[in-house]
Amino acid sequence: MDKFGFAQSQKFDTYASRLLPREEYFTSGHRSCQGCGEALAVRWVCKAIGKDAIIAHATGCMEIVSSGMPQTSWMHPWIHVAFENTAAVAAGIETGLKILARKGKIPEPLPAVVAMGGDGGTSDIGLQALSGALERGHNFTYVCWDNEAYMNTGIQRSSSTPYGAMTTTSPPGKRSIGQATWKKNMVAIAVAHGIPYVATASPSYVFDLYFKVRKAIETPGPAYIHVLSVCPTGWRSATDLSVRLGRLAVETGVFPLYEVVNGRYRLTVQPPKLRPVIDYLKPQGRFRHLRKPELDLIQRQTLAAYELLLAKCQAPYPEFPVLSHEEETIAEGA
Ligand SMILES: Cc1ncc(C[n+]2csc(CCOP(=O)(O)OP(=O)(O)O)c2C)c(N)n1
Ligand code: SF4
Ligand SMILES: [Mg+2]
Repeated sequence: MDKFGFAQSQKFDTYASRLLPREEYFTSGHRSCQGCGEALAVRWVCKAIGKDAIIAHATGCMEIVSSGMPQTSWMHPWIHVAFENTAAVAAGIETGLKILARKGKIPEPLPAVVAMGGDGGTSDIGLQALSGALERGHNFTYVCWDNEAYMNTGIQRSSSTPYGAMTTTSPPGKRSIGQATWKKNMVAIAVAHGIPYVATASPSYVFDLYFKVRKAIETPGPAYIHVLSVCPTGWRSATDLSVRLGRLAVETGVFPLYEVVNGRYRLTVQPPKLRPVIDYLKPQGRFRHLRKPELDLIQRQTLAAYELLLAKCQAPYPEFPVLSHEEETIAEGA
């Protein structure tokens, strides 16, 4: 056992790279920090997206480190857009492609349209455009890289920063425990739009992530994937712990892996028994200042949220049919 209670054999029980497509669509040479979980997530997600895709990417670490003129790590057609309009740009691309195909100017099948952004760009600044694009039913996939703060500009808190975490704008001190609010539930917000596919994912569970991205791309209509992306720089964690921290987030119930298909919840990775949350918090310097009362509170809150999720997974949700406007009018008149 090591100091975090891991047996040697548990450390990396899946070696995936040889089992996934060899093609690289997010290539080496970018400037992310050592041990960046977000860059790893981008690499796996792009492999899953496959060759035929157009990507709109918000400002943020993954854009900054990968696209300094005249170089790029992106092998897909890729457009850098502002925080506010990432999903709107993706919606425009999708609509444009459909019209070109209708006019016979481009062949079908059409390339997949994918929008990507950090947690700041998604849960705060780009939320309005994202909500609009999900509600209008565009055929696209939105991927959120959630490293739980505005990392690129120096670790400022976002609405996705977890309770108690230290950031430069939520510093702990005599009158502050760090981040004073609970993490915004972006997955629940996406689900509330009634879209056909929503999922959480982690680059520490490569196959789970891979197949979720494939499903999202192949599902007609909007899909949303929320990827927990370990950031050693902002989380004050060791650079060689990123994959393991991603696993600990799942094993402690802090970041459960699940999908919501047409409103029906399903856990995709179920740890046999949850580990104590402290196993996940301890290796991260951003939680170092927390004392027993806050740690107990986080533990209780994590278990409560996990129980709620399990209840949703067990609920006998019917596959609710989506009616066309014509059918709705008939139903109203009946
Ligand atoms: C409208 C606007 N506000 C602020 C900035 C400065 N800015 C660039 S990257 C960044 C942080 C992005 O955070 P997040 O979306 O979480 O992505 P991360 O860098 O953490 O991957 C900020 C605030 C900007 N480019 N545009
Ligand atoms: S600050 Fe964090 S997310 Fe950004 S490149 Fe560095 S490790 Fe990756
Ligand atoms: Mg971020």
